[in-house]
Amino acid sequence: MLDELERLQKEVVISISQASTEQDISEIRVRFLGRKGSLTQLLKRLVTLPEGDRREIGKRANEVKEDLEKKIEGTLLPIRERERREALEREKIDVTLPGRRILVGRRHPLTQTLDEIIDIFSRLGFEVVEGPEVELDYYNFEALNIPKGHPAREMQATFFISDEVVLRTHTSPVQVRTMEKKRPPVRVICPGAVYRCDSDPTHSPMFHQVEGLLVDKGITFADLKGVLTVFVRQMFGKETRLRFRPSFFPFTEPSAEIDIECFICGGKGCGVCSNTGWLEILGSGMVDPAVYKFVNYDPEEVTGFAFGMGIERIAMLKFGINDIRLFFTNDLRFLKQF
Ligand code: 2NM
Repeated sequence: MLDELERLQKEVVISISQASTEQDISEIRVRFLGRKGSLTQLLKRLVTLPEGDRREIGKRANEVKEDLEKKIEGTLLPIRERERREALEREKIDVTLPGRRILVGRRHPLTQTLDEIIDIFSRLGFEVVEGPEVELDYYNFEALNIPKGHPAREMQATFFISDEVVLRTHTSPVQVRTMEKKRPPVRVICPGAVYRCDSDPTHSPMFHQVEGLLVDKGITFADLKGVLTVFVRQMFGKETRLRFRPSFFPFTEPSAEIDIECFICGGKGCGVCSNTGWLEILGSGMVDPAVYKFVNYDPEEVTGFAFGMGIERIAMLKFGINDIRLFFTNDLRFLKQF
């Protein structure tokens, strides 16, 4: 048994000299000193020895055990120290490195334009209302005084979902739905996506409109001119010259389109204004009594005006953008400029 003890001690010395991690040391501890470890097993066998041998071998065994524990502790310390140094080295942070630039996002130019339009009309007492983009033929056409076979239907290049369901070609149906639900006074603007089968540098099959509607007792064309003049001057500058030019829409009578003086050439005529000196920015008119019949308003009792504009067109003029498709391709080189 003494021989066995000596062998054990040598074995321990060799194992410890080969250990390089805390894990190795922990395995050595289990192998020799654990419940089933070789030294533990040997100590258990002491009781089977005669009294005299037991004392001598017991003493020796305890020395080996204490020596073993000391060696393990002695090896563990430098290993722990080395592992700590390595971890510090691995995880070190150079606080003098320049910081990473944080990319700050911004609102899309169309959103900026729409928000500005909404701000102006909010201050004038208009409320924002939204409605479905997939719309019944009835709300998109019939109730706006555009019956089947009316030439305005062909002009609108409609996307049909079925015989009676379309992608809305304007946001006017939201205003019809609003009038169905609410009695006058009504003062709403309706922003949103609209769809027309049309695509070139100034037309996109999906684009955005804001339409407005004001209905009350005693509303006249003078109110239309006043409200839209305030809007144009807040949107394009307080000195902006504008004109109301007679026009036609099936749902308004009389109707007028609003032009602003071309700010590229100052009204002299250029490529942007097709040599007219004017830029068309709004359609408008007094709501046709025929529309009121569909929503059970009494045209003898109330009158009102409505208007509509393309948000892309306004943004293109405001920012000097020459291709509508730039709004929808999400090219950061474009978007970063606004
Ligand atoms: C425009 C121009 C003129 C318009 C009319 C209506 C409604 F529902 F009240 F009849 N909503 N929008 C209207 C009138 C829209 O856009 C160029």
